[in-house]
Amino acid sequence: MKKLTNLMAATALTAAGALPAVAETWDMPMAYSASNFHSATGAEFAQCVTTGTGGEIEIVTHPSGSLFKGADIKRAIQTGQAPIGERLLSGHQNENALFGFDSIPFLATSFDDSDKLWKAAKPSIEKLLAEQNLTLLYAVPWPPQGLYFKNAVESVADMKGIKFRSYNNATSRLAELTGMLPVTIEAAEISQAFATGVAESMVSSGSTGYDRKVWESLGFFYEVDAWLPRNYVMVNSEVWADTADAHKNVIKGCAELAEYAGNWRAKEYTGFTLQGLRDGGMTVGPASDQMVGELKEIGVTMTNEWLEAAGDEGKAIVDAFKASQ
Ligand code: PCA
Repeated sequence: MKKLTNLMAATALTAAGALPAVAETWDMPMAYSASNFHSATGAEFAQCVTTGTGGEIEIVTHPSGSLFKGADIKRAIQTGQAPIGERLLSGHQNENALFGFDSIPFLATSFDDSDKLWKAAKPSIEKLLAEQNLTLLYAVPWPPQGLYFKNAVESVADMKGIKFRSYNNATSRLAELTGMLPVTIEAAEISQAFATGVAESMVSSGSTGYDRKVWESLGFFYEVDAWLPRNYVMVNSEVWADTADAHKNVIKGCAELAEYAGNWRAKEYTGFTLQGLRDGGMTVGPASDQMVGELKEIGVTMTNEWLEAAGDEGKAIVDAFKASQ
């Protein structure tokens, strides 16, 4: 409808003999809270595009899953219900194992390695997205993933039967392999889930625990550094094809800036949010040697399962990453 209105406005003005630019609004759904660093980066990106195109393309962000919930964002953009948006890349692992390259336990556990792994995987991911009518603009990692619990946990045996909030296939599988009970819940809804006891643990970054104030319900964060999953910003490929080259250049420039700023923020936010969890009253520290050893064994199982599911292309990503380390 908006497109049609713009088109009619453009036609009317063209008929009148002038060729002024027609302003467009691009609504940008995002799944995480406005205070989250990905959302802050997205808001800056939106402002950069709006300013850079002289207001001809105005991007308006909608954080906290307020326009579309995380799980619905990709479909909304593929089908043109929204032109642009952000989503957790590994959230698509249920469609194709390749999307889960960044959630393999203990494969890439630092920002440097996560960057190398992303470079190895990016061509495959861009191709997969392109097949789905989506153009990748930028991607930013989350801080390293650790384990949250209500009470102290010393070993995998202590996890048995605990209700575990998952956010993708890999996190559900981790729960199964540790004897926990996975329940998939969007980050925007976890405070409630923990407060009501629907979930009592999760794997996530200090950043998400801090944003959702999980110290109100949980007591412990173990810095396991299991992996660094990534959020990405995509645009509908038809919208992209219809975008003027000058505007595409602005958007690409803003995307590069956003990727840089987002990476920087992710690193800064790691220590800041872990301190925030402590200030909230949580115990934050490394996991016991026993727990790390047991989790690494589970990591081997999950790596093998992923390699099997992701086939030759998956193996090529892991090989390329290892060669770049
Ligand atoms: N936060 C997101 C994904 C990874 C992270 O650190 C979440 O918990 O949903």
